[in-house]
Amino acid sequence: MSGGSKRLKNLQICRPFVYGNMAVPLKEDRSPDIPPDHTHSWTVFLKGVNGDDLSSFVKRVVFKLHETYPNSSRSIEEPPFEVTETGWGEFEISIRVYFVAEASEKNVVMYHHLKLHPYGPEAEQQKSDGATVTSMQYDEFVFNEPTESLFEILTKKSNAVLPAQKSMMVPFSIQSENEELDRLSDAHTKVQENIRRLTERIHVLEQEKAALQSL
Ligand code: SLL
Repeated sequence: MSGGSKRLKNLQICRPFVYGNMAVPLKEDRSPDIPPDHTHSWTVFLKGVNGDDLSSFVKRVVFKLHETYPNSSRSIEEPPFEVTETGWGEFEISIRVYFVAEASEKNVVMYHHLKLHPYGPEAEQQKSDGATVTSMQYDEFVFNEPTESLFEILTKKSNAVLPAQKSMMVPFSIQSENEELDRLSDAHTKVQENIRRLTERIHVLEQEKAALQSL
């Protein structure tokens, strides 16, 4: 581990994920251990997109269930980050994500309304078919000025990255990562400088234009 608690200025890195739940009605042949008033089996989850493994930077996920559940706070320390239960009612689940220590990031929380029942035009049909109900959301972790360590973790070749980011990351396999980080940071500074200069230039031109118009 190369330390790297320094933050990379002017840099933002995102990782997509989905969270939500799936639910199916319990069948006649249900296990006798399931309380008789329970009607559904469900799973609440948080996972990467396209099989992306989040565990390189996610340390644990805490799902807070309704207090009718025993140990309603469920801490999951490794993937799959999910909880499967049975029950009878819908309720709000808080999903709190803790990042690895090297990231020096605050935990983040999402809220998901557990969905058991189909809705919409096909609801009745789906109900009689005993269809699986799914309710999920897309979101992104956004890391502003990540620590060097987090940046390393997120750009390591063995940690899956999205195709769009892959091409950008190719140089990392050739050059040492730190060198590449410096270059990236320099390039970013230059771009910022250019933007500033051009903005100034636009401002000057606008003033000239206004002056000409007032003649
Ligand atoms: C409702 N406000 O009334 C909600 C609460 C709670 C659902 C739903 C627990 C089962 C158990 C269960 O399904 N709770 O006791 O293990 O719809």
